[in-house]
Amino acid sequence: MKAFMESVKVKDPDQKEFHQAVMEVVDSVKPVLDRNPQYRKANVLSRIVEPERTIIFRVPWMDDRGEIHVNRGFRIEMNSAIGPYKGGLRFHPSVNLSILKFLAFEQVFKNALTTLPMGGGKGGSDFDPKGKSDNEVMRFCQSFMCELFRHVGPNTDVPAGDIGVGAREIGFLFGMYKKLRNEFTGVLTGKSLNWGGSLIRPEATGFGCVYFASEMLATKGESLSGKRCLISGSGNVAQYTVEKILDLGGAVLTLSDSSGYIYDEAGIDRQKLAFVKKLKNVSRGRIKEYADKYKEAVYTPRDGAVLFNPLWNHKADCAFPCATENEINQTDAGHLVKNGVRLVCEGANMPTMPDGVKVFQDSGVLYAPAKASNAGGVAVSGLEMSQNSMRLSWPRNEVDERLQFIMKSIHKACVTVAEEYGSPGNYVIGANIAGFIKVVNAMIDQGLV
Ligand code: NDP
Ligand code: 2IT
Repeated sequence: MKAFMESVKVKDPDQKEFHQAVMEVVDSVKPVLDRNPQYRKANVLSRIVEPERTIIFRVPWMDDRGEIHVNRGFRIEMNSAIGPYKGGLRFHPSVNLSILKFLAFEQVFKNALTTLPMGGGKGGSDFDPKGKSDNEVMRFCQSFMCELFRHVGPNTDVPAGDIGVGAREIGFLFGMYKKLRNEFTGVLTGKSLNWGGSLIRPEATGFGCVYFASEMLATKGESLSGKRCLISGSGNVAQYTVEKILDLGGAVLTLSDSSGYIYDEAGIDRQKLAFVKKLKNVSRGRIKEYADKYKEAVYTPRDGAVLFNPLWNHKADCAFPCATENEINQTDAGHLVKNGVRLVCEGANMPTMPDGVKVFQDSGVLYAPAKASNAGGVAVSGLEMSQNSMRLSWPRNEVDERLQFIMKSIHKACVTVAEEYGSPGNYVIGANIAGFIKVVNAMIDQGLV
Protein backbone atom coordinates (compact mmCIF):
# COMPACT_ATOMS: atom_id res chain seq x y z
CA MET A 1 0.00 0.00 0.00
CA LYS A 2 2.91 2.32 0.81
CA ALA A 3 4.48 1.59 -2.58
CA PHE A 4 1.12 2.21 -4.24
CA MET A 5 0.76 5.62 -2.56
CA GLU A 6 4.32 6.49 -3.56
CA SER A 7 3.49 5.70 -7.18
CA VAL A 8 0.43 7.98 -7.03
CA LYS A 9 2.56 10.80 -5.59
CA VAL A 10 5.42 10.37 -8.07
CA LYS A 11 3.02 10.58 -10.99
CA ASP A 12 1.53 13.93 -9.91
CA PRO A 13 3.81 15.32 -7.20
CA ASP A 14 1.95 18.64 -6.82
CA GLN A 15 -1.54 17.20 -6.29
CA LYS A 16 -1.62 17.31 -2.48
CA GLU A 17 -5.39 17.35 -2.06
CA PHE A 18 -5.76 14.44 -4.46
CA HIS A 19 -3.14 12.42 -2.55
CA GLN A 20 -4.97 13.18 0.70
CA ALA A 21 -8.28 11.86 -0.65
CA VAL A 22 -6.67 8.75 -2.17
CA MET A 23 -4.71 8.00 0.99
CA GLU A 24 -7.87 7.90 3.10
CA VAL A 25 -9.55 5.40 0.79
CA VAL A 26 -6.43 3.25 0.36
CA ASP A 27 -6.01 3.06 4.16
CA SER A 28 -9.62 1.89 4.53
CA VAL A 29 -9.78 -0.72 1.78
CA LYS A 30 -6.69 -2.79 2.60
CA PRO A 31 -8.75 -5.48 4.40
CA VAL A 32 -11.07 -5.67 1.38
CA LEU A 33 -8.13 -6.39 -0.91
CA ASP A 34 -6.79 -8.98 1.56
CA ARG A 35 -10.15 -10.78 1.61
CA ASN A 36 -10.67 -10.56 -2.17
CA PRO A 37 -7.53 -11.54 -4.13
CA GLN A 38 -9.43 -10.99 -7.39
CA TYR A 39 -9.32 -7.24 -6.71
CA ARG A 40 -5.51 -7.21 -6.50
CA LYS A 41 -5.31 -9.39 -9.60
CA ALA A 42 -7.52 -6.91 -11.49
CA ASN A 43 -5.29 -4.07 -10.18
CA VAL A 44 -8.40 -2.12 -9.22
CA LEU A 45 -6.53 0.46 -7.14
CA SER A 46 -4.35 1.65 -10.03
CA ARG A 47 -7.39 1.79 -12.27
CA ILE A 48 -9.64 3.66 -9.85
CA VAL A 49 -7.18 6.52 -9.16
CA GLU A 50 -6.67 7.32 -12.84
CA PRO A 51 -9.41 9.53 -14.35
CA GLU A 52 -11.05 7.99 -17.40
CA ARG A 53 -10.65 11.37 -19.08
CA THR A 54 -9.33 14.81 -18.11
CA ILE A 55 -10.46 17.79 -20.16
CA ILE A 56 -8.69 21.16 -19.82
CA PHE A 57 -9.70 24.12 -21.93
CA ARG A 58 -9.37 27.86 -22.46
CA VAL A 59 -12.27 30.08 -21.38
CA PRO A 60 -11.97 33.57 -22.86
CA TRP A 61 -14.52 36.21 -21.83
CA MET A 62 -15.03 39.95 -21.90
CA ASP A 63 -15.76 42.10 -18.85
CA ASP A 64 -18.19 45.03 -18.77
CA ARG A 65 -15.43 47.50 -19.71
CA GLY A 66 -14.55 45.52 -22.83
CA GLU A 67 -11.37 44.02 -21.40
CA ILE A 68 -10.55 40.43 -22.31
CA HIS A 69 -9.77 37.77 -19.70
CA VAL A 70 -8.78 34.13 -19.96
CA ASN A 71 -9.55 31.47 -17.36
CA ARG A 72 -8.90 27.77 -17.35
CA GLY A 73 -11.80 25.31 -17.56
CA PHE A 74 -11.71 21.69 -16.41
CA ARG A 75 -13.84 18.56 -16.38
CA ILE A 76 -12.52 15.40 -14.74
CA GLU A 77 -14.47 12.34 -15.93
CA MET A 78 -13.28 10.05 -13.19
CA ASN A 79 -15.31 6.86 -13.32
CA SER A 80 -18.36 5.68 -15.28
CA ALA A 81 -18.59 2.10 -13.96
CA ILE A 82 -22.06 2.50 -12.47
CA GLY A 83 -23.53 5.37 -14.53
CA PRO A 84 -22.84 8.58 -16.43
CA TYR A 85 -20.21 10.85 -14.87
CA LYS A 86 -21.96 13.03 -12.29
CA GLY A 87 -20.69 15.82 -10.08
CA GLY A 88 -20.55 19.56 -9.60
CA LEU A 89 -18.75 22.48 -11.19
CA ARG A 90 -16.74 24.79 -8.93
CA PHE A 91 -15.89 28.39 -9.83
CA HIS A 92 -13.28 29.66 -7.39
CA PRO A 93 -9.77 31.15 -7.82
CA SER A 94 -8.25 28.20 -5.93
CA VAL A 95 -9.48 25.66 -8.51
CA ASN A 96 -6.73 23.48 -10.00
CA LEU A 97 -6.26 19.88 -11.11
CA SER A 98 -5.43 18.63 -7.63
CA ILE A 99 -8.60 20.04 -6.07
CA LEU A 100 -10.85 18.84 -8.89
CA LYS A 101 -9.27 15.37 -8.91
CA PHE A 102 -9.80 15.02 -5.16
CA LEU A 103 -13.41 16.11 -5.57
CA ALA A 104 -13.99 13.80 -8.54
CA PHE A 105 -12.41 10.88 -6.67
CA GLU A 106 -14.60 11.46 -3.60
CA GLN A 107 -17.63 11.81 -5.86
CA VAL A 108 -17.17 8.28 -7.28
CA PHE A 109 -17.66 6.69 -3.84
CA LYS A 110 -20.30 9.18 -2.70
CA ASN A 111 -22.43 8.56 -5.77
CA ALA A 112 -22.11 4.80 -5.32
CA LEU A 113 -23.37 5.18 -1.72
CA THR A 114 -26.54 6.96 -2.86
CA THR A 115 -27.72 3.65 -4.43
CA LEU A 116 -28.51 5.58 -7.66
CA PRO A 117 -26.81 4.79 -11.00
CA MET A 118 -24.29 7.64 -11.21
CA GLY A 119 -20.56 7.59 -11.99
CA GLY A 120 -18.24 10.29 -10.69
CA GLY A 121 -16.90 13.53 -12.14
CA LYS A 122 -16.10 17.12 -11.21
CA GLY A 123 -15.18 20.26 -13.03
CA GLY A 124 -14.98 24.00 -12.87
CA SER A 125 -12.71 26.95 -13.36
CA ASP A 126 -10.33 29.30 -11.56
CA PHE A 127 -12.81 32.08 -12.45
CA ASP A 128 -13.86 34.14 -9.40
CA PRO A 129 -17.55 35.12 -9.57
CA LYS A 130 -17.09 37.47 -6.57
CA GLY A 131 -17.52 41.10 -7.57
CA LYS A 132 -18.56 40.24 -11.14
CA SER A 133 -21.79 41.59 -12.64
CA ASP A 134 -24.58 39.24 -13.73
CA ASN A 135 -23.65 39.99 -17.35
CA GLU A 136 -20.00 39.12 -16.76
CA VAL A 137 -21.00 35.85 -15.08
CA MET A 138 -23.32 35.12 -18.00
CA ARG A 139 -20.61 35.73 -20.60
CA PHE A 140 -18.19 33.55 -18.65
CA CYS A 141 -20.72 30.69 -18.33
CA GLN A 142 -21.56 30.89 -22.03
CA SER A 143 -17.90 30.73 -23.02
CA PHE A 144 -17.32 27.83 -20.59
CA MET A 145 -20.22 25.86 -22.10
CA CYS A 146 -19.08 26.61 -25.67
CA GLU A 147 -16.35 24.05 -25.02
CA LEU A 148 -17.90 21.83 -22.34
CA PHE A 149 -21.01 21.03 -24.41
CA ARG A 150 -19.13 18.59 -26.65
CA HIS A 151 -18.08 16.48 -23.64
CA VAL A 152 -21.33 16.29 -21.63
CA GLY A 153 -24.87 15.02 -22.17
CA PRO A 154 -27.73 13.43 -20.23
CA ASN A 155 -26.33 9.90 -20.74
CA THR A 156 -22.64 10.88 -20.73
CA ASP A 157 -21.79 13.43 -18.06
CA VAL A 158 -24.22 15.52 -16.01
CA PRO A 159 -22.66 18.50 -14.16
CA ALA A 160 -24.30 20.46 -11.32
CA GLY A 161 -23.36 23.21 -8.87
CA ASP A 162 -20.66 23.46 -6.21
CA ILE A 163 -18.81 26.44 -4.69
CA GLY A 164 -19.53 29.53 -6.80
CA VAL A 165 -22.02 27.73 -9.03
CA GLY A 166 -25.67 28.06 -8.01
CA ALA A 167 -29.02 28.54 -9.73
CA ARG A 168 -27.87 31.64 -11.66
CA GLU A 169 -24.83 29.93 -13.18
CA ILE A 170 -26.70 26.67 -13.94
CA GLY A 171 -29.27 28.78 -15.84
CA PHE A 172 -26.65 30.48 -18.02
CA LEU A 173 -24.83 27.17 -18.64
CA PHE A 174 -28.07 25.38 -19.57
CA GLY A 175 -29.15 28.17 -21.93
CA MET A 176 -25.96 27.87 -23.96
CA TYR A 177 -26.03 24.06 -23.95
CA LYS A 178 -29.59 24.07 -25.25
CA LYS A 179 -28.73 26.56 -28.00
CA LEU A 180 -25.66 24.63 -29.18
CA ARG A 181 -27.30 21.19 -29.12
CA ASN A 182 -30.79 22.32 -30.11
CA GLU A 183 -32.28 20.00 -27.52
CA PHE A 184 -33.90 20.35 -24.09
CA THR A 185 -32.48 17.60 -21.89
CA GLY A 186 -31.46 16.99 -18.30
CA VAL A 187 -27.78 17.66 -18.98
CA LEU A 188 -27.34 19.70 -15.80
CA THR A 189 -28.97 19.34 -12.40
CA GLY A 190 -29.82 22.11 -9.99
CA LYS A 191 -32.01 23.71 -12.67
CA SER A 192 -34.74 26.16 -11.68
CA LEU A 193 -38.12 24.68 -10.88
CA ASN A 194 -40.05 26.03 -13.84
CA TRP A 195 -37.67 24.57 -16.44
CA GLY A 196 -36.82 21.07 -15.27
CA GLY A 197 -35.41 21.42 -11.76
CA SER A 198 -36.45 19.24 -8.84
CA LEU A 199 -38.13 20.40 -5.67
CA ILE A 200 -35.78 19.99 -2.68
CA ARG A 201 -32.59 20.08 -4.83
CA PRO A 202 -31.51 23.47 -3.37
CA GLU A 203 -32.15 22.16 0.16
CA ALA A 204 -30.85 18.64 -0.42
CA THR A 205 -27.22 18.76 0.70
CA GLY A 206 -27.95 20.63 3.93
CA PHE A 207 -31.13 18.71 4.75
CA GLY A 208 -29.43 15.40 3.93
CA CYS A 209 -26.48 16.26 6.15
CA VAL A 210 -28.80 16.93 9.10
CA TYR A 211 -30.80 13.74 8.40
CA PHE A 212 -27.51 11.85 8.53
CA ALA A 213 -26.53 13.56 11.81
CA SER A 214 -29.90 12.59 13.29
CA GLU A 215 -29.30 8.96 12.36
CA MET A 216 -25.89 9.05 14.03
CA LEU A 217 -27.29 10.61 17.20
CA ALA A 218 -30.11 8.05 17.22
CA THR A 219 -27.49 5.27 17.61
CA LYS A 220 -26.81 6.85 21.05
CA GLY A 221 -30.48 7.39 21.82
CA GLU A 222 -30.13 11.15 21.21
CA SER A 223 -31.55 13.79 18.87
CA LEU A 224 -30.67 17.30 17.67
CA SER A 225 -33.32 18.85 19.89
CA GLY A 226 -31.68 21.36 22.24
CA LYS A 227 -28.19 20.82 20.79
CA ARG A 228 -25.85 23.80 20.28
CA CYS A 229 -24.40 23.65 16.76
CA LEU A 230 -21.43 25.36 15.08
CA ILE A 231 -21.66 25.77 11.29
CA SER A 232 -19.04 27.17 8.91
CA GLY A 233 -19.81 28.66 5.51
CA SER A 234 -22.94 30.62 4.61
CA GLY A 235 -23.63 29.35 1.11
CA ASN A 236 -26.05 26.75 -0.19
CA VAL A 237 -25.03 23.88 2.08
CA ALA A 238 -24.70 25.98 5.25
CA GLN A 239 -28.06 27.75 4.77
CA TYR A 240 -30.11 24.57 4.51
CA THR A 241 -28.14 22.87 7.26
CA VAL A 242 -29.24 25.73 9.54
CA GLU A 243 -32.84 25.43 8.33
CA LYS A 244 -33.13 21.70 9.08
CA ILE A 245 -31.39 22.02 12.47
CA LEU A 246 -33.97 24.67 13.41
CA ASP A 247 -36.77 22.34 12.20
CA LEU A 248 -35.44 19.67 14.55
CA GLY A 249 -35.16 21.98 17.56
CA GLY A 250 -31.41 22.64 17.60
CA ALA A 251 -29.66 26.01 18.02
CA VAL A 252 -27.14 27.40 15.50
CA LEU A 253 -24.47 29.78 16.81
CA THR A 254 -22.06 30.48 13.94
CA LEU A 255 -21.75 31.07 10.18
CA SER A 256 -18.77 32.22 8.12
CA ASP A 257 -17.41 33.22 4.75
CA SER A 258 -13.86 33.53 3.51
CA SER A 259 -13.49 36.95 5.21
CA GLY A 260 -14.52 35.94 8.75
CA TYR A 261 -17.24 34.49 10.97
CA ILE A 262 -20.14 35.55 13.17
CA TYR A 263 -20.97 34.14 16.61
CA ASP A 264 -24.53 34.70 17.80
CA GLU A 265 -25.08 33.40 21.34
CA ALA A 266 -28.82 34.16 21.00
CA GLY A 267 -28.97 31.71 18.08
CA ILE A 268 -29.65 32.18 14.37
CA ASP A 269 -33.44 32.01 14.18
CA ARG A 270 -35.63 31.79 11.06
CA GLN A 271 -35.81 35.54 10.60
CA LYS A 272 -32.04 35.86 10.80
CA LEU A 273 -31.66 32.91 8.41
CA ALA A 274 -33.94 34.67 5.91
CA PHE A 275 -31.62 37.69 6.17
CA VAL A 276 -28.58 35.48 5.48
CA LYS A 277 -30.25 33.89 2.44
CA LYS A 278 -31.06 37.31 0.97
CA LEU A 279 -27.60 38.64 1.85
CA LYS A 280 -25.76 35.74 0.20
CA ASN A 281 -28.08 34.71 -2.65
CA VAL A 282 -29.47 38.07 -3.78
CA SER A 283 -27.26 40.98 -2.72
CA ARG A 284 -24.14 38.74 -2.65
CA GLY A 285 -22.81 40.54 0.45
CA ARG A 286 -20.42 39.52 3.24
CA ILE A 287 -21.32 37.72 6.49
CA LYS A 288 -19.96 40.71 8.44
CA GLU A 289 -23.23 42.48 7.58
CA TYR A 290 -25.05 40.02 9.87
CA ALA A 291 -23.27 41.52 12.88
CA ASP A 292 -23.97 45.05 11.59
CA LYS A 293 -27.68 44.22 11.61
CA TYR A 294 -27.94 41.97 14.70
CA LYS A 295 -26.02 43.69 17.48
CA GLU A 296 -26.05 40.60 19.73
CA ALA A 297 -23.71 38.87 17.23
CA VAL A 298 -19.91 39.21 17.24
CA TYR A 299 -17.95 39.32 13.98
CA THR A 300 -14.35 38.12 13.90
CA PRO A 301 -12.37 38.78 10.72
CA ARG A 302 -10.23 35.95 9.42
CA ASP A 303 -6.63 36.26 10.55
CA GLY A 304 -4.32 34.35 8.24
CA ALA A 305 -1.54 34.50 10.82
CA VAL A 306 -3.50 32.48 13.41
CA LEU A 307 -2.94 28.73 13.11
CA PHE A 308 -6.45 27.72 14.14
CA ASN A 309 -9.97 28.86 13.25
CA PRO A 310 -11.64 30.53 16.28
CA LEU A 311 -15.06 29.52 14.90
CA TRP A 312 -14.34 25.99 16.16
CA ASN A 313 -13.43 27.23 19.64
CA HIS A 314 -16.86 27.74 21.22
CA LYS A 315 -18.80 25.59 23.64
CA ALA A 316 -21.13 23.37 21.59
CA ASP A 317 -22.52 19.85 21.09
CA CYS A 318 -22.30 19.43 17.30
CA ALA A 319 -20.23 20.82 14.43
CA PHE A 320 -21.18 21.01 10.74
CA PRO A 321 -18.28 22.23 8.56
CA CYS A 322 -20.02 23.48 5.39
CA ALA A 323 -17.50 25.83 3.72
CA THR A 324 -14.56 24.11 2.06
CA GLU A 325 -11.77 21.51 2.23
CA ASN A 326 -9.19 21.37 5.04
CA GLU A 327 -10.95 23.91 7.24
CA ILE A 328 -10.50 21.85 10.45
CA ASN A 329 -6.91 21.08 11.41
CA GLN A 330 -5.61 19.10 14.36
CA THR A 331 -5.74 22.13 16.69
CA ASP A 332 -9.31 22.97 15.63
CA ALA A 333 -10.33 19.35 16.21
CA GLY A 334 -8.76 19.49 19.68
CA HIS A 335 -10.67 22.70 20.45
CA LEU A 336 -13.95 21.11 19.37
CA VAL A 337 -13.43 18.08 21.58
CA LYS A 338 -12.35 20.26 24.53
CA ASN A 339 -15.49 22.38 24.11
CA GLY A 340 -17.79 19.38 24.40
CA VAL A 341 -18.57 18.60 20.74
CA ARG A 342 -19.70 14.96 20.40
CA LEU A 343 -20.76 14.94 16.73
CA VAL A 344 -19.03 16.25 13.60
CA CYS A 345 -21.01 15.86 10.39
CA GLU A 346 -19.36 17.11 7.20
CA GLY A 347 -21.43 19.20 4.76
CA ALA A 348 -18.38 20.42 2.81
CA ASN A 349 -16.11 18.02 0.92
CA MET A 350 -13.06 16.86 2.95
CA PRO A 351 -13.24 19.73 5.46
CA THR A 352 -11.28 17.85 8.14
CA MET A 353 -7.55 17.24 7.75
CA PRO A 354 -6.38 13.65 8.42
CA ASP A 355 -4.82 14.47 11.81
CA GLY A 356 -8.09 16.20 12.78
CA VAL A 357 -10.06 13.08 11.87
CA LYS A 358 -7.72 11.10 14.10
CA VAL A 359 -8.46 13.45 17.03
CA PHE A 360 -12.21 12.88 16.58
CA GLN A 361 -11.89 9.12 16.27
CA ASP A 362 -9.52 8.82 19.25
CA SER A 363 -11.95 10.89 21.36
CA GLY A 364 -15.01 8.80 20.49
CA VAL A 365 -16.71 11.69 18.67
CA LEU A 366 -19.42 10.60 16.19
CA TYR A 367 -17.67 11.60 12.98
CA ALA A 368 -19.26 11.42 9.49
CA PRO A 369 -17.02 11.82 6.43
CA ALA A 370 -18.36 14.01 3.64
CA LYS A 371 -18.84 11.26 1.08
CA ALA A 372 -21.52 9.78 3.34
CA SER A 373 -23.02 12.81 5.07
CA ASN A 374 -23.19 15.27 2.15
CA ALA A 375 -24.43 12.77 -0.44
CA GLY A 376 -27.98 14.19 -0.22
CA GLY A 377 -27.20 16.87 -2.83
CA VAL A 378 -26.09 14.50 -5.54
CA ALA A 379 -28.80 12.03 -4.51
CA VAL A 380 -31.51 14.58 -5.30
CA SER A 381 -29.58 15.45 -8.48
CA GLY A 382 -30.06 11.77 -9.37
CA LEU A 383 -33.77 12.16 -8.63
CA GLU A 384 -33.83 15.27 -10.85
CA MET A 385 -32.36 13.14 -13.67
CA SER A 386 -35.06 10.50 -13.14
CA GLN A 387 -37.84 13.10 -13.21
CA ASN A 388 -36.37 14.68 -16.37
CA SER A 389 -36.23 11.29 -18.10
CA MET A 390 -39.84 10.60 -17.20
CA ARG A 391 -40.85 14.20 -18.09
CA LEU A 392 -42.68 14.71 -14.83
CA SER A 393 -41.98 16.28 -11.45
CA TRP A 394 -42.59 14.78 -8.07
CA PRO A 395 -44.15 16.81 -5.24
CA ARG A 396 -41.97 18.23 -2.49
CA ASN A 397 -42.89 15.65 0.14
CA GLU A 398 -42.12 12.78 -2.24
CA VAL A 399 -38.60 14.05 -3.00
CA ASP A 400 -37.97 14.82 0.67
CA GLU A 401 -39.11 11.33 1.70
CA ARG A 402 -36.85 9.76 -0.91
CA LEU A 403 -33.96 11.91 0.33
CA GLN A 404 -34.57 10.82 3.93
CA PHE A 405 -34.76 7.20 2.83
CA ILE A 406 -31.46 7.49 0.93
CA MET A 407 -29.65 9.16 3.85
CA LYS A 408 -30.92 6.41 6.18
CA SER A 409 -29.73 3.76 3.72
CA ILE A 410 -26.27 5.34 3.51
CA HIS A 411 -26.09 5.48 7.30
CA LYS A 412 -27.10 1.85 7.57
CA ALA A 413 -24.58 0.77 4.92
CA CYS A 414 -21.77 2.61 6.76
CA VAL A 415 -22.67 1.06 10.11
CA THR A 416 -23.12 -2.47 8.74
CA VAL A 417 -19.94 -2.51 6.67
CA ALA A 418 -17.84 -0.95 9.45
CA GLU A 419 -19.00 -3.75 11.78
CA GLU A 420 -18.36 -6.39 9.14
CA TYR A 421 -14.77 -5.20 8.86
CA GLY A 422 -14.15 -5.06 12.60
CA SER A 423 -14.37 -1.26 13.07
CA PRO A 424 -17.78 -0.61 14.65
CA GLY A 425 -18.78 3.06 14.66
CA ASN A 426 -16.08 4.00 12.14
CA TYR A 427 -18.05 5.79 9.41
CA VAL A 428 -14.89 6.46 7.37
CA ILE A 429 -14.18 2.76 6.96
CA GLY A 430 -17.87 1.97 6.40
CA ALA A 431 -18.34 4.61 3.68
CA ASN A 432 -15.09 3.92 1.86
CA ILE A 433 -15.52 0.15 1.77
CA ALA A 434 -19.22 0.20 0.82
CA GLY A 435 -18.61 2.64 -2.06
CA PHE A 436 -15.42 0.91 -3.19
CA ILE A 437 -16.91 -2.59 -3.42
CA LYS A 438 -19.84 -1.42 -5.52
CA VAL A 439 -17.63 0.45 -7.99
CA VAL A 440 -14.84 -2.12 -8.37
CA ASN A 441 -17.32 -4.98 -8.84
CA ALA A 442 -18.89 -3.04 -11.72
CA MET A 443 -15.46 -2.30 -13.18
CA ILE A 444 -14.51 -5.98 -13.08
CA ASP A 445 -17.85 -7.04 -14.63
CA GLN A 446 -17.22 -4.67 -17.53
CA GLY A 447 -13.74 -6.00 -18.36
CA LEU A 448 -10.51 -4.09 -18.85
CA VAL A 449 -11.73 -0.80 -20.33
P1 NDP B 1 -21.36 28.19 -1.95
O1 NDP B 1 -20.55 28.84 -3.00
O2 NDP B 1 -22.83 28.35 -1.94
O3 NDP B 1 -20.84 28.62 -0.51
C1 NDP B 1 -19.52 28.40 -0.15
C2 NDP B 1 -19.29 28.98 1.22
O4 NDP B 1 -18.00 28.59 1.71
C3 NDP B 1 -19.29 30.50 1.22
O5 NDP B 1 -19.72 30.93 2.48
C4 NDP B 1 -17.82 30.81 0.99
O6 NDP B 1 -17.42 32.09 1.41
C5 NDP B 1 -17.17 29.75 1.83
N1 NDP B 1 -15.85 29.44 1.29
C6 NDP B 1 -15.56 29.03 0.04
N2 NDP B 1 -14.24 28.86 -0.13
C7 NDP B 1 -13.71 29.20 1.04
C8 NDP B 1 -12.38 29.24 1.50
N3 NDP B 1 -11.35 28.88 0.70
N4 NDP B 1 -12.17 29.61 2.79
C9 NDP B 1 -13.23 29.96 3.59
N5 NDP B 1 -14.49 29.95 3.20
C10 NDP B 1 -14.73 29.57 1.95
O7 NDP B 1 -20.96 26.62 -2.00
P2 NDP B 1 -21.72 25.37 -1.40
O8 NDP B 1 -22.44 25.73 -0.16
O9 NDP B 1 -22.45 24.73 -2.50
O10 NDP B 1 -20.48 24.43 -1.06
C11 NDP B 1 -19.88 24.38 0.24
C12 NDP B 1 -19.18 23.04 0.40
O11 NDP B 1 -20.12 21.98 0.25
C13 NDP B 1 -18.08 22.76 -0.63
O12 NDP B 1 -17.08 21.97 0.00
C14 NDP B 1 -18.80 21.90 -1.67
O13 NDP B 1 -17.89 21.09 -2.39
C15 NDP B 1 -19.68 21.07 -0.75
N6 NDP B 1 -20.85 20.45 -1.37
C16 NDP B 1 -21.78 21.16 -2.08
C17 NDP B 1 -22.89 20.53 -2.60
C18 NDP B 1 -23.96 21.27 -3.30
O14 NDP B 1 -24.95 20.64 -3.68
N7 NDP B 1 -23.87 22.58 -3.51
C19 NDP B 1 -23.08 19.08 -2.47
C20 NDP B 1 -22.09 18.42 -1.63
C21 NDP B 1 -21.02 19.10 -1.15
P3 NDP B 1 -17.16 33.25 0.32
O15 NDP B 1 -18.52 33.70 -0.08
O16 NDP B 1 -16.36 34.27 1.02
O17 NDP B 1 -16.39 32.59 -0.81
O1 2IT C 1 -20.03 17.60 -4.08
C1 2IT C 1 -21.17 17.32 -4.53
O2 2IT C 1 -21.71 16.23 -4.27
C2 2IT C 1 -21.87 18.32 -5.34
N1 2IT C 1 -21.35 19.42 -5.51
C3 2IT C 1 -23.19 18.00 -5.96
C4 2IT C 1 -23.01 17.24 -7.24
C5 2IT C 1 -24.25 17.00 -8.03
O3 2IT C 1 -24.09 16.46 -9.13
O4 2IT C 1 -25.36 17.33 -7.60
